[in-house]
Amino acid sequence: MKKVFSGVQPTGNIHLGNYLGAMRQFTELQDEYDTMYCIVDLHSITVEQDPAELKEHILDVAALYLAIGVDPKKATIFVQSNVPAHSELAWLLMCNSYTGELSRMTQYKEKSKGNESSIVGLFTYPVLMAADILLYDTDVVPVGEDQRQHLELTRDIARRFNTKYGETFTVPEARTLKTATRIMSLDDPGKKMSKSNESEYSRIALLDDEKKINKTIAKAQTDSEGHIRYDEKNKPAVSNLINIYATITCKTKEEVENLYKDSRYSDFKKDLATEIERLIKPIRERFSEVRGSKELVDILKEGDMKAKDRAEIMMKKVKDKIGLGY
Ligand code: AQP
Repeated sequence: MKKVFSGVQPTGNIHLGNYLGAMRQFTELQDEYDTMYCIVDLHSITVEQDPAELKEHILDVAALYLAIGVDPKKATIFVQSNVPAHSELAWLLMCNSYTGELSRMTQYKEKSKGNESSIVGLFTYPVLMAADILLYDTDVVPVGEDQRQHLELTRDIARRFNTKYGETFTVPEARTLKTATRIMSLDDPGKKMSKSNESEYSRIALLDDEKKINKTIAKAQTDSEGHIRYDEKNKPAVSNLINIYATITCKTKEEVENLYKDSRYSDFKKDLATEIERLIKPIRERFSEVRGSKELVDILKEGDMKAKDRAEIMMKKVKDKIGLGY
């Protein structure tokens, strides 16, 4: 069976962008692949986190994995920091990565803003991500478009290591979907929808209730033209809403344009809010069933053990190749 690895950071407010861009692939893949879904808590501390909140958010992401339909009988769900090999391999890969390639990463440039006091972890984040993926002989990585550059770097690091030390790592492929690969912020279509955006009306969180969904969609930015048509360049806000609607209802953008060609923005928005609620309601309900359960902790414990065992095999191989230990 081919192997899949992916992860989500427990940085709070998992949103429609995370789900449509990446997480909805998790359930699609679990029947045909050997799937590992990680809660990447080590990545989340590249920005300031409240320790008590972080612990809660780790369990939130785990519960959301179950709520969207990840089946622990098929997939391994685990927490990154409980498998020390992630950090260990990251160091070994850092010794095979270049500062030049890391400084070209767009996410680093955006988040550090050239500030000399930005933390080193923000700079080395993509190498930790490479370690996460390479540790499990991963063939396929389901991600949103924003992670493609990091995936390319992972492939470069894997090939470089294989050339230097002999065949060790599988070179993984990114898997992005055809639609919703980059959902934009609802109050500023120039930015991607993000957990860390301070404005709660910039996103729909997967745990938002119906009232919040209606309000956020009603407030979502549009434009003054008044026509519902897809034109990313000239109508980015409306195009983003069409993209979300089309993805959720499995329609093409043209079908959505046709359906709403004589409608007002307000009518389209009402229907969009209804479709989002239809998608999110069962996720919200399943989440509240599993979030406080013992089952959730047991699933994580079992996942951590499985991941640890697999990671140790790869670590032994990598250390032998490099000549570490005795
Ligand atoms: N706006 C988006 N559209 C499509 N896919 C997206 N992803 C993130 N934002 C969008 C995908 O979601 C997966 C998990 O993301 P992450 O937790 O690793 O963090 P991120 O990419 O940094 O996402 P956020 O929401 O913007 O988090 P913060 O604000 O904490 O940095 C990834 O596969 C990502 O591609």
